[in-house]
Amino acid sequence: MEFHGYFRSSSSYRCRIAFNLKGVNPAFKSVHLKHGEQHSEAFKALNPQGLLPALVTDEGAVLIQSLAILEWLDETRPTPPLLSADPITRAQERGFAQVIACEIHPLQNLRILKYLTGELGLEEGQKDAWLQRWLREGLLACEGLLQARPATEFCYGDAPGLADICLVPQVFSAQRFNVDISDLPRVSQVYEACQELEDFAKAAPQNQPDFEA
Ligand SMILES: N[C@@H](CCC(=O)N[C@@H](CS)C(=O)NCC(=O)O)C(=O)O
Repeated sequence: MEFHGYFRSSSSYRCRIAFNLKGVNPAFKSVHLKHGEQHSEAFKALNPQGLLPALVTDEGAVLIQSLAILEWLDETRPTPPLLSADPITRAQERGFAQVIACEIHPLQNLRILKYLTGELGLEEGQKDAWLQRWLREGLLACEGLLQARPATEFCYGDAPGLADICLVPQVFSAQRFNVDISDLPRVSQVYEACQELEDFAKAAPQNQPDFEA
């Protein structure tokens, strides 16, 4: 199995956490986003969208989109499960994951930020205001979703799952972009609980072979 990712890519980070939880160790191919390697012909042959991550399975199939990769991993390696047994809770966990992967994360993506400061000519401060606006609002919604349920160690219970896998890289991005989320206690508690786990720690950007300070 071959995983194409980048240390700072949050959708790659989600997959790395899941690989660790599932005990899967794919070969790693770094695609340097700042150098534009996602636009290379070789990478676009895997993902014509030019976005990370991409996974080439042992059978040679190419999988893209982190949520699809996570679901495939969970279907092919059911232990430990990434979703609860109860269908309602599963739908809630998927909803939480989609708040992050479909609503928050796309607005912080490199190509979007480059467009804001490039074609649209925004100043760095205006770009920061954009990030502040959308990342904070999205994580406020995550806090609301967690507040509405019994407080458990992880988002949806006593073991980490899909929601935690999406939340941790999103909090990492908030920290990176200086978005203040100190007033979000449940988000912060879950983030801290995940940091204690080796599978999450090993997946962190600073622990990747292509890490650059
Ligand atoms: N919805 C996609 C998002 C993919 C995505 O936006 N990847 C980012 C890195 S986290 C990327 O490759 N960005 C390159 C660019 O913006 O040029 C997923 O979950 O996999």
